[in-house]
Amino acid sequence: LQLRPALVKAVQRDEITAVFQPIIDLSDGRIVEVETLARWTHSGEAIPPDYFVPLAGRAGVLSEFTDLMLGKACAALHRWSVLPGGEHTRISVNLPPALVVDPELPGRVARILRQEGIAPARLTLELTEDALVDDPATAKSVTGRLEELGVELSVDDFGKGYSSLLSLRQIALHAVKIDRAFVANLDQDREAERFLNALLVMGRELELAVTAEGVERPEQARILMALGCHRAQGNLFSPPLPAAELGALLASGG
Ligand code: G
Ligand code: G
Ligand code: MN
Ligand code: NA
Repeated sequence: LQLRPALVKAVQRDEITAVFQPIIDLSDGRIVEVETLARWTHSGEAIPPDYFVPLAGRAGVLSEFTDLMLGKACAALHRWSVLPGGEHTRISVNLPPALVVDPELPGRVARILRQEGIAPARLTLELTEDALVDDPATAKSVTGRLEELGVELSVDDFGKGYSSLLSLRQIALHAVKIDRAFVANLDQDREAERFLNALLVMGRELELAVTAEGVERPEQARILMALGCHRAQGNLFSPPLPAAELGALLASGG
């Protein structure tokens, strides 16, 4: 398998692309934030990020890849900002676990924000719970410096990982994104509703913004609203889109 050198080349040549999926405020239908997702097509085949992001880590190009994604995210946000409805939109970028313990990350994030002219408060970095478990001291220091920079931090796939509540306590967290496994059966199964509600109660108590992921059907959105979860992401609202199409969606009022 020659995917590894191909990926290294793709990163060096800036051939990884970004698509963008909106996060909606269910109470008014507006786009409050947009998540950046990486796409790589190799020999005509779409390679899933679940596969190529870890591969970028093994190939030694994880920082370069992540810097590219941050740059694309900020550049897109800059362009959307001049559109009606785009000026308050925020952007989120996924952070690979290994970079949560990279002491050089905060400096690079600061430089990219400056270069693209984006206020730090408009960027959310999504990290997973397991990123905090292996080396909590370094993770605490890196996330602390990101927090000082003014960037927001969100825990992705919430409820799915090791769920180390203790390590979550160590970092200045602004938001959680409830894993789509908790949303999937929401309209079929009362037990699913109770689990989701328990996560929402935790989010509320900890004063975190809570986003439900993977919303595909109107009935799921209705139940989320009834449970008091107003932020949602999923194909019901929009699949991940190229920057220009997401811009058009923003301009049309979300
Ligand atoms: O659309 P989806 O198949 O994009 O994403 C699958 C997984 O890959 C998700 O868990 C997502 O967080 C991760 N992912 C997608 N894009 C990126 C990225 O730019 N960086 C990192 N670290 N992970 C990503
Ligand atoms: O980083 P994270 O794991 O949150 O990445 C979001 C993932 O969820 C991406 O793979 C994205 O393509 C996927 N996704 C977005 N909307 C939906 C949806 O409505 N249903 C499902 N099954 N997946 C979705
Ligand atoms: Mn994510
Ligand atoms: Na997720």
